[in-house]
Amino acid sequence: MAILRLDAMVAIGVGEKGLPREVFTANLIPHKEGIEKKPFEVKEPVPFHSLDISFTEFTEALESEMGRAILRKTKDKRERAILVSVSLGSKEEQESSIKELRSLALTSNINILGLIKQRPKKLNPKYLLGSGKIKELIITALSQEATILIFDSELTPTQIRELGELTELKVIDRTQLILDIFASRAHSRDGLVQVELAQLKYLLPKLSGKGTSMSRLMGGIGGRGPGETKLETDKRRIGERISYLERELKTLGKGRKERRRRRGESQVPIISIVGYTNAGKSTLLNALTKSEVLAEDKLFATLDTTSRRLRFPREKEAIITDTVGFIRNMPLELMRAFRSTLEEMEDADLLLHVVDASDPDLEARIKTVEDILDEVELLSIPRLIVFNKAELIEEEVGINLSKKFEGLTVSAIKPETLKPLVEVIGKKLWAKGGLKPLDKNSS
Ligand SMILES: Nc1nc2c(ncn2[C@@H]2O[C@H](COP(=O)(O)OP(=O)(O)OP(=O)(O)O)[C@@H](O)[C@H]2O)c(=O)[nH]1
Ligand SMILES: [Mg+2]
Repeated sequence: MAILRLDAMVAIGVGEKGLPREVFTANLIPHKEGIEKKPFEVKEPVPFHSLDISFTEFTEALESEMGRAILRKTKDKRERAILVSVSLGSKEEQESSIKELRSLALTSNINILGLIKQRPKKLNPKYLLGSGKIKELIITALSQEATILIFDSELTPTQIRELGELTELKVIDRTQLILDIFASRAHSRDGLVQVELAQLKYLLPKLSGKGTSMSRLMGGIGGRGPGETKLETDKRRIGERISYLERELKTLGKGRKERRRRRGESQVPIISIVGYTNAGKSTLLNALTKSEVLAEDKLFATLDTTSRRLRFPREKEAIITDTVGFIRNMPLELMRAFRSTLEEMEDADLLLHVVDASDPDLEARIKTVEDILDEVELLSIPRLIVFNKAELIEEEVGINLSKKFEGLTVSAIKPETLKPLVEVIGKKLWAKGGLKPLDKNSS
């Protein structure tokens, strides 16, 4: 019914002589927030002659309930999303990926209405989901008045179009969600250019030229895509915009190079903080240098690099840089766009790899970060793993982790726990006792 956009249906049975027999009715039930129940009801069949429903009253009551739901919708301007997870991987992988998708959606200020998940033996190439699940998805989305479907996997242009046409909803994938968060968080000229470039490069191959699906594709979340006015621009204009942004990025890169050269000449060692998003990198930088870089319980709070001086005993100092966090399945376009930011890490004498020690998924996340470092050819720089948020775990667990990964445990929110870390950093940067700066080519 929902697929046919019907609110109610009545079937009248016909007896032998063409006389009416039972009457069957079924109708959708308006969704009430927080109450989990079937989105429809099927009434007991009633013999035609004892049918006693006032259809006018019945429809009016239903209408007014649905009407209230519409009213609620206008009060809350956020996108109303159904998350969709289709996975061929293990159950654990799927669950942890869903958890992360939730955080991404919450970071993007999306109202999450529900989740549809499936673990098929084989993916349905057209809709990803099997036909039964697709129906469940449509009914849930309609009854809860969803405005957007967010898939926890990358969708092909055809899948986005087909799903959009079938459901009449905006359809985005995980990559677009991440790009969207970056778009809403970028502040510096550098960041803005890098993110717009990544968005356009991601969308360009997905443009099929179809009017409606194209605007659905380009709209982004709450219209935060690459801009409403650009909806009408064709591929050629997008191509032009991409070349413009690339030139712009090059110009911006020159200034950065100059800064780096001056920094290199000053012989002050450089430490780069890297790690999974939300691990506590900015909090650690703040605690170490007594500064106030924005740190919050959101994914990708930091997009722009920030450098601070870190003082050591005996007049020594280093520059410590906070950077953008990493995430599993980091969109390739984003990685490319942020290459210039990552390039800054190339100059580092030491990478502090911050890990959230309380994260049940920490080993997989360490690997994700190391894989990305490998991809951008930074694995040759000396690294030190720092297990943060140590006050949230048992001491023994922390000790074992430190042993296994030759790392250290700290609590960035408890500055008194940082002393051993500063000592180890000092030892790694300066040969024991001496003041000689680390030879950059020896590592
Ligand atoms: N319990 C606890 N929470 C911490 C600690 N360090 C950081 N946090 C919290 O973890 C959350 C993320 O911290 P951030 O410093 O913003 O993390 P980040 O790694 O910079 O994250 P992004 O910039 O978003 O990639 C914040 O809510 C911090 O308050 C810690 O030692 N213990
Ligand atoms: Mg940060």
